[in-house]
Order: sequence, then C-alpha cells, then structure tokens
Amino acid sequence: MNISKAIVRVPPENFSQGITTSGLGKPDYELTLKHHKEYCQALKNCGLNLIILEKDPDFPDSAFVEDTAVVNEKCAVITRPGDMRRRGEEKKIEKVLSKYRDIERIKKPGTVDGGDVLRVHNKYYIGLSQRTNKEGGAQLSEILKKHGFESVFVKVSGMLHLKSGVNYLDRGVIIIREEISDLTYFKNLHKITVNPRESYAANCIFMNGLVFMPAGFPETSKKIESAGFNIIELQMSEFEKMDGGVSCLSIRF
Ligand code: CIR
Repeated sequence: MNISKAIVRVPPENFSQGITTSGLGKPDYELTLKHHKEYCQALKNCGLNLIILEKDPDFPDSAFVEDTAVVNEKCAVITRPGDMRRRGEEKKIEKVLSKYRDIERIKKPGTVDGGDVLRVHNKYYIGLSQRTNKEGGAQLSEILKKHGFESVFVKVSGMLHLKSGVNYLDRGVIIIREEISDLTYFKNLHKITVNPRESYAANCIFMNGLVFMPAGFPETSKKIESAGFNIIELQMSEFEKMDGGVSCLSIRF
C-alpha cells in the first residue's frame, strides 16, 4: 500500500491518567507534547500528510490512535477497543476515515485493538490478546477475507499487543522479540531479533524507506542498520511509561 497520510492525535493534559502497567512512573506532560511533535515532524519529513486531531481529555489514552482502526487500500475497519476505558475513542476516528475509505466495524461482543493487527503484504496476523478476543478476531478476519486478504491468528501472551513484540519492516524482514522468535507463524520471514534487555525496541515501523524506532536501544539499532535499513530514532520515554510505542501513535494509510 502506498502510504501518503497519517492520523495522529495530540495527547491530552490528563495523559498520565491513562492505562499503564509499565511501572516507569508518571509521564511529564510538556515532554510528552515535545516528543509527540517530534514524532509528527518525522512523519512529515517522510512525505506524509498529517491529519492532526485535537486532544480529547475524555480519553487519556487517545493519542494511541492505532488501536482504533485497521486501514488498508480497500477499507477502514473501526475497532471496538478491548479496554472499556478506551471505548468511544474510535468514534472520532471513524468520522475522519469515512472521508477516505468504506467503513467496516467490529461489533459487540467482539473486541479488537489495532495494536494486535500486523500486516505483511496480503496477509494479516491477528493477535488474540487481553484486548482482542476471539469474536473480534473472527469478525476482522471475515471482513479482511471479503476484501481479498488472508489472515492467521496468533496467541499473544506476556505483552500488551502482538505488535509490542513483532513488526514488519520491508523486504521480507520482521523485527521480533527473541522470546517469541521461534513462533512458526513467522518462519518464512527474515528476522531481526531483539534482546530481552531491549524488548521495547521491537515496536518499530517502516515508513517510506526509514525505520522509525525508539531512541536508546543501541544493540537493536545496530542490528537494524546491519540489515541494510536507515533508521530514525525517536524519543519515546513518556509514551513508554503509558505502555505505548512507535506504531501506536499513528494510523498510516
Ligand atoms: C493502553 O493500555 O491501551 C494504552 N495505555 C497504550 C496503548 C498502546 N497501543 C499500542 O501498542 N498499539
């Protein structure tokens, strides 16, 4: 898919009241905004047109827009977020995406978080996690099938979302946490493995020739560069405190 746009949403003042299990402490709001701006600028520098949504204090986690939709060249699937506290974030996203794509929706009792949905060419890996349940996964798979995509389910444990642990870069290469790197689902792909000490760095995105990765993970950045990719390192400390990573902050389409 040729990516030309991204939806992002400015973190609200009560960002620190979102959901977290990280134990890394409270994010600093000014720093959060600074990092968010830098992230947006990096996307712009890659040639993307940004759709920047206003902050919404009703949803402290709403900067993590990725969880609210799965978008490809055929449709936009509006999710039903797995955590009650985030339900409703998707409404604003649907409004925006309906200008660009036909809308499909995950329906009750299904739940899906976009962070569990990994696309590799025409195939989707759908993580079944604390956030994405079997019904949601099955609905998503049906919708995707209708639009010509294959999908497989992957059991997620020990991390929030599937993409907390594995992401597709380009040229048949995935980046994957060492602990799950022997999963047979990914056996036909080349792998960059991430040392458990740097596990947060498994959440990367490949955007118009560049790998966006969090700053401060020297072993992983070396490995990505050795695999022939150019990288941009982003300050993500405040988002990490709220369990969010590089992919979560945008919907790219
Ligand atoms: C949450 O727990 O839902 C947010 N604090 C973090 C969401 C991160 N999203 C993602 O990895 N796709």
